[in-house]
Amino acid sequence: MNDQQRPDRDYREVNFDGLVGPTHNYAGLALGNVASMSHGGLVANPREAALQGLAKMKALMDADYLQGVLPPQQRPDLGALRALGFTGSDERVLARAAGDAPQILRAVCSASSMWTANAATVTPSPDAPDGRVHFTPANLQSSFHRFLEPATTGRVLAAIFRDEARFAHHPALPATPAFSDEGAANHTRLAGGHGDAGVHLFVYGREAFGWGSETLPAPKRFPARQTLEASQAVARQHGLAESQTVFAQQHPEAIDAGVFHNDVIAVGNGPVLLYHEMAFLDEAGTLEALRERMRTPLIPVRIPLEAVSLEDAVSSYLFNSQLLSNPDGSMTLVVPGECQENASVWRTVQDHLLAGANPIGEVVVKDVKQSMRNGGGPACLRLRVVLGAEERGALAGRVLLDDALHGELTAWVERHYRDRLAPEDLADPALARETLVALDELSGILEIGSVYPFQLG
Ligand code: SUG
Repeated sequence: MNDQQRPDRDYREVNFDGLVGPTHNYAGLALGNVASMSHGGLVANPREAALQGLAKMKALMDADYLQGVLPPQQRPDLGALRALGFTGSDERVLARAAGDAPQILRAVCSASSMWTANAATVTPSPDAPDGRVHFTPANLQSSFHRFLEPATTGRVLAAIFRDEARFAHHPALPATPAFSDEGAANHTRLAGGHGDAGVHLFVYGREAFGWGSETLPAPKRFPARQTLEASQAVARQHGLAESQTVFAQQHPEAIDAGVFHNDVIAVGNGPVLLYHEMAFLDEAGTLEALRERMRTPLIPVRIPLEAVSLEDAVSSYLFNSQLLSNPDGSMTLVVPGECQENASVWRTVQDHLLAGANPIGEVVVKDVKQSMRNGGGPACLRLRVVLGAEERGALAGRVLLDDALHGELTAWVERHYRDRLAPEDLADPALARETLVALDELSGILEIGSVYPFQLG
């Protein structure tokens, strides 16, 4: 479709943040995610976590960015426990899981759907051959607790992006290691403006069918979650041509240092790619491939290793920031509070980012510590969906944040969430009951219909 056929030029990015669920806890479930591995067993505060997320959403809404919200999932996932052979009443299923397999119980209680950067990969309509917005829920097969997400994620996305004339939904890829897919966390769209033709940078950690070749570099310590084959399949589903895509291998040393997704070491927006020197195995080749395909000059903002070590990149989550476009052409970087607490990172923000020759004119600090302790920064908490005005008008449900919705969600959290959740509390049948009551009420607030297993019968 060309620009004349498409009258709608008012494309804007809507950030759909995941609302933190009532069972938010620290279970140490994610191998290769240093924060999750080191905080397992801590007492979590689900109420504070959800309110921190809502405060970030509100601050961005107040600054005139478009903000959406995606609901949490049904946890504990008693259906998953039953599938694993735990039988009897809900109480008995929980008690047996707590006794026999506490780590499985923790997994089925994880509120990990809050990290909506892993919910799906999205291709905006200006790039798709059929002029629709395309969605593929990520299969998240690399960990059991996250593999539980895509079924509900698919229903939620289909409920909100319901209009088939404008939105296309693809099935999650086969949930097997060859097609291991972690969604938008490994996908960056680069374009002049949001409504211009974009180039899609897919970053993968390993090649599934490349074994046998001695030369393929691979991480040694931690798993590579995304495969090249998965990224290629998503691009194929969305109808992206070779001229619109770049597939780049993530640096294995970065994965071994705790960079389990590309969005822990790079972030792009418009023509800007902010990245760490160690983000890509072939840095020069990746930039060259982007430049060849982009219709507007790429603006690389490179942070060298001597300015920020991999360890500091991982502990501060500098790159897990939201890079947002402003009407005057400048950009705002939303960083987690941990960046301010790290002297070399904070100096880099001042010297390389704010003082550098790039469009980043402002840095905003947000406290999302509850999520950060599980390895989820500001960028993990949101799914970016570029939409034209008509597409925004076609959204179903009440998912675009305004003051009224923010107020209702805040009151809902305050009514239903605990302020203390230790691993041993997860077996409490009252927690499961509280969660169902809360989620039923939430689907009413968001007007998204029945999306949860307990509502589907
Ligand atoms: O998949 N942590 C998530 C964090 C995801 C961050 N997302 C992005 N980088 N886009 C993960 O590793 C930890 C859960 C626990 O240990 O309780 C967890 O699943």
